[in-house]
Amino acid sequence: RTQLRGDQVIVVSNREPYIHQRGPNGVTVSRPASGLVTAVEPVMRACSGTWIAHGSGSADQEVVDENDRVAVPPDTKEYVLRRIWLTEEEELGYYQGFANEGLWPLCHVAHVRPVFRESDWAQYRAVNQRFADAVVAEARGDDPVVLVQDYHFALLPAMVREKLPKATIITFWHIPWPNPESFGICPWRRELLQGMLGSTILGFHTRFHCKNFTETVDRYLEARIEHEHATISYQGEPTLVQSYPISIAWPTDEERAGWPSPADARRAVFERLHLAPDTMLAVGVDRFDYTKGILERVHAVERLLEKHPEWQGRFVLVQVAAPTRSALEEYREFQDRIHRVTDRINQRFGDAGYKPVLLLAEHHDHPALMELYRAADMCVVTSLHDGMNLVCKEFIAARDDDQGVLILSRFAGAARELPEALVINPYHVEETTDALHRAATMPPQEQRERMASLRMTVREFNVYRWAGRMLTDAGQWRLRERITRRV
Ligand code: GDG
Repeated sequence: RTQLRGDQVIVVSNREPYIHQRGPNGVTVSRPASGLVTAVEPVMRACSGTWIAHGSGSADQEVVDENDRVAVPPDTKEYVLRRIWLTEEEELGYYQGFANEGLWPLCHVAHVRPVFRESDWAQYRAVNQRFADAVVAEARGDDPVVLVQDYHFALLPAMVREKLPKATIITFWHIPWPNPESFGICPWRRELLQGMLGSTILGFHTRFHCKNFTETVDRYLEARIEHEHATISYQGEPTLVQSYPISIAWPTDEERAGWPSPADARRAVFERLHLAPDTMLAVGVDRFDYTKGILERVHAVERLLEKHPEWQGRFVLVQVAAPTRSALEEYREFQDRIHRVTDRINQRFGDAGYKPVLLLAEHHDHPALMELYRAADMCVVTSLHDGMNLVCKEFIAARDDDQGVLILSRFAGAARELPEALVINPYHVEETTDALHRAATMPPQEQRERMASLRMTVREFNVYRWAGRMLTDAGQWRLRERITRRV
């Protein structure tokens, strides 16, 4: 961060870090549950820059000035939030359409066919241009540092580069990047790649995603690839392609002081969910998304109860499934299907007082999630494909008692950093079932060894490290540019 002192930092993301809502008691402000906001906000506070995002709250319009700006956080006002207003048509085409029905399934390769509509693509381009124009309008000099977040803005880096050739543009892609064949079905593959290569630095969670991206460029564009420097030069402009594994903020002592003890958390959860005292408790926390492997997870629970009948009446999976993208039919159908399968399993193995799967399909507040993490015997992450996955890291951070077992999909980016988890292939129900049984019977000493080691990793490689590494690389890049330009 010190390397960027004095430089102007502009962040671009779809989601805003603060949402103003009108309620019965006037305007209230909230922070969305988002890993991205947690990761990027400390940088903004330190650099007092500008954050450009889509205004989505019911009172967002009321609190901004004539330039659509508001100072945030509300109490300390350390940086500026500039809101962009999208029409319904823009939101449908750019966000729901091209981003969530096109790029999301395209990059996750999760057996949901991407939809590519010409009209969505037109809106995606137009909205990227609107955000790019806002970046240019906010820039005070000719070389700001611009942090671009996620798959909503693949075209924006080149659009900004065109107007501000000296800008340092750092783009972070929060979802996986598939292999060239998979990506190649997108009709606008060249335009997307060209857009992204407007970046100075392009970050992915894992080296594997970087490799896939580089191979995709190699396949579809005329570019010079220098593997030893991890750079791609397109039309003479170099882009550094690097992995920056995202993480969470490690809890402070103050935060931890506010947590319930594991025993209290367990008592509260068992009482609230009417669980029998000897229940073996597994938890899952996800947005209710088809990439998260929730169906495979409940099938593994069913198989566990078949294969090890001693768990019948005693094993419970509590699955938090936070509502997401339910305007899309693909999501509604998927969510209905999970409800149906869960009901069937609960009928098969449950009775009046016992249900093996508790599907809680509603948003939970942060303390409620923390209580669940601390109460659980195991946390189950079975994503079919996931850029990183922050839930597993939150579970680890919550377990300062060094107890609890993490079951983790090998297809989550996090699996590469956390081999002490029970790493599974979620497509293999039998393997997942065996991991559930192994977790449920793991001696406390083995749990302690694994958890202590996991905690060292997450504590060390926290989100400040993620942001710091990108900014240090950017700072070094700018320094070099300045020195070489002087020569
Ligand atoms: C994308 C990538 C990558 C979930 N339900 C509730 C709730 N959550 C919170 C979790 C966690 C976050 O949402 C989910 O983060 P993930 O990383 O697991 O997944 P995505 O949302 O798909 O995120 C992913 C991430 O970007 C960061 O780069 O890791 O691979 O797909 O923090 O706790 N939070 C609250 N209530 C809920 O009901 N408050």
